[in-house]
Amino acid sequence: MRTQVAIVGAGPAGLTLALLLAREGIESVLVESRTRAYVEHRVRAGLLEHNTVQLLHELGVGERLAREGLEHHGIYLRRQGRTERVRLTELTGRRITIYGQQEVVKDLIAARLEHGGALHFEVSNVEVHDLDRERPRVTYTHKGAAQELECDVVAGCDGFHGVCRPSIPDGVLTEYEYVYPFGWLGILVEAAPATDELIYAWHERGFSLYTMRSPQISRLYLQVPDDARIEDWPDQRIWEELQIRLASDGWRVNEGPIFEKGITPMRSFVVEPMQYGRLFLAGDAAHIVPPTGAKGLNLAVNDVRLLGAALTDWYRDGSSAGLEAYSHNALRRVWRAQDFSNYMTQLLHDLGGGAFERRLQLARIDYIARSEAAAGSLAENYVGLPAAADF
Ligand code: RFL
Ligand code: PHB
Repeated sequence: MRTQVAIVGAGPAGLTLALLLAREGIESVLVESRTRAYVEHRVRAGLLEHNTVQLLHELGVGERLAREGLEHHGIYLRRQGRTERVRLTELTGRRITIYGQQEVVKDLIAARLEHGGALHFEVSNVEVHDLDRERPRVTYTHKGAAQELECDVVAGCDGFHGVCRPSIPDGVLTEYEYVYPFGWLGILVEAAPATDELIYAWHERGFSLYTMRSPQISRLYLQVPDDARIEDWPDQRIWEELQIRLASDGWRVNEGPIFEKGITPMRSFVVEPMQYGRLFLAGDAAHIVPPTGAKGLNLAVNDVRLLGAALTDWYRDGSSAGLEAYSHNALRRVWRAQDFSNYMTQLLHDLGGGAFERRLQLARIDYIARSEAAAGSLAENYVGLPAAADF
């Protein structure tokens, strides 16, 4: 088999890239190790930046998003029972949208299949070869048969645990990593959110976040130690902790049946460059951010926006300038997002530094509450810098 672009991984990065390329008449084959049902139900991110929403609309996959997505114009920062609102839209002219990542993935898969594009689920033994040659290959097993896919370019969109990044020879990549000594316990709950906008809560006992998926479904997160085990967190304990950390006078978190529960470790990770020969990495395959800044999915979409445009130039006019600049350009936004995600994490979590550190965190939150410049900087990063702003 032969195609122009072989895409490994049907997460947000791979699926969006396939649609971007199809729009320009560029053929691709997508291979995904999981089942369709698995990727359509994997609970992860929920917050889409302005740029991401705009791109999904441009790709013709924004119809359900426009109907079911929840537009927000601010966020709350809470500490010691007091709440500040960061006026995102007033400060930046831009907004954010809450819409589950699995819903984005469902819409992207439907669009891909509707246009008749190749998308193979449940492939195994995926390997990439000849990345430093003009005809790289992807081999895999599908429905019991060995397959070989020859292509011009491989897009490594297979997430943090994928095969593409480890296939790059030793010595090519530089890795930057920081592992936080805590994780997030996340739940999905059948209960109306008791808040109109997201609440990021600082507390001596650790961070918590109140977010949502719909007018009937809440999503909540708790900072937990990195060795926390889900068995040690029965529902009752989760509710007690959330009520304490999110407390505010005359107000309570709405409780209800918990139908999803999981712990995610927190890390910051980047590889440079995001390319080796004819292999281009995009999304979590090249970088991970802690979720406090809500940037992971948005960065994945930004990477493929750049990669799609570079491949379009290459196929159309033979110009390789965009492909050569891809890693450099993508990394500029990656590092901006790394810094912002780290800033939000350090602002709000118990970092283990004791009373002095807590006073500094409270002073920083006060500064955001009182200074338009401080709030403006947070807001600009949170909603995402405009795609045209060279980030
Ligand atoms: P994905 O989504 O991991 O997709 C990679 C795909 O590749 C497949 N795969 C393979 N396929 C073929 N062969 C192989 N050898 C393969 N190995 C793997 C996988 O099955 C999968 O389908 O990466 P992608 O596309 O780069 O997308 C990245 C995002 O998923 C991720 O950054 C976000 O979920 C991060 N994130 C958040 N991002 C946001 O922008 N806003 C948020 O509010 C937000 N909240 C979160 C988050 C991540 C979380 N967790 C659980 C990690 C909240 C949480 C709790
Ligand atoms: C979510 O809705 O899942 C979400 C929102 C904001 C974050 C992280 C996760 O910072």
